[in-house]
Amino acid sequence: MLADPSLFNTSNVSSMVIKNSQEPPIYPNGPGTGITREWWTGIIGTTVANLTGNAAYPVSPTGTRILTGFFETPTDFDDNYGQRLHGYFIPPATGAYTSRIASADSSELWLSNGANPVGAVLIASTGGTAGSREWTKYASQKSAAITLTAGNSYYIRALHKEGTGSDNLAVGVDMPNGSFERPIAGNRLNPAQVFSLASSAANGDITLSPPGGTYNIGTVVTVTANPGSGYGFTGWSGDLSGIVNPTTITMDGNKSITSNTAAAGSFLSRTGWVASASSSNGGPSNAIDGESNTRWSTGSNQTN
Ligand SMILES: [Ca+2]
Ligand SMILES: [Ca+2]
Repeated sequence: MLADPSLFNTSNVSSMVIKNSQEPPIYPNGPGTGITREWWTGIIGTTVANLTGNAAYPVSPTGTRILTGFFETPTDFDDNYGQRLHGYFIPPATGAYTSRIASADSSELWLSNGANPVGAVLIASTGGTAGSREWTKYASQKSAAITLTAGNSYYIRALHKEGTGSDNLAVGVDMPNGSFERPIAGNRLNPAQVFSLASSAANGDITLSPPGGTYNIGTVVTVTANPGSGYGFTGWSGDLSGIVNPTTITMDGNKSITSNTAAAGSFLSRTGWVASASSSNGGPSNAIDGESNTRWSTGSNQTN
């Protein structure tokens, strides 16, 4: 029996797509809106440490903006500057990702195992000068393969320092399906979160260092309670506790802290004191710090 001749009638085919079996599947665009870029001008040197050791880093950048197009900064932007690009990478598929960084002058790429920057580790770096999007000049530019979960947010941070001459910075990724996105598109990234630190003092005020009250995620803020004249500090409440002053707070969410005070003479802090006691009549003495029935007075009477 002859085959149906219509099977061979190409006029029935309006278009034909030739699929290359080696061609990887294409991931859809991501939901992200870009990555945060901050830069600091007027800093000499060619190493990332020249940036991170500067007093203006990280809280007083010269400028900040969101890069929506790619994980890449303008080529030959300036001389003697450093920058931080950070936010979140959103993998389109679960699998192994290899990241790459290219820059002039030097740079570092950090990636966390989740959204918290505290877990970020150095995964790639450019020790010298590479050209724009020159991904393979140094072995250190390429990270190990790291398994990521689709749809999760992973904190990612690129640090870059330019001395003089040419400058550039870009971050790319090799996807689980073998395709490259170099640089990473803005739709696979989200900007770094910014949180507020509200502080109130029952008496006096609180000093924040760095100042400002608004911080990028992961910023460690030193807080100092300054009771007014005639008052003493008695402890923190809100998102801090304890009596250590000054102390630090890590900005991993919006925070609110209060310093509590009391009029001088109405309390006696045991911080830094060594308790001692003796018995004049051969009875038990009792001044062991922390013992529940050891009590202190600011007056002339000491009980128990
Ligand atoms: Ca330059
Ligand atoms: Ca340079």
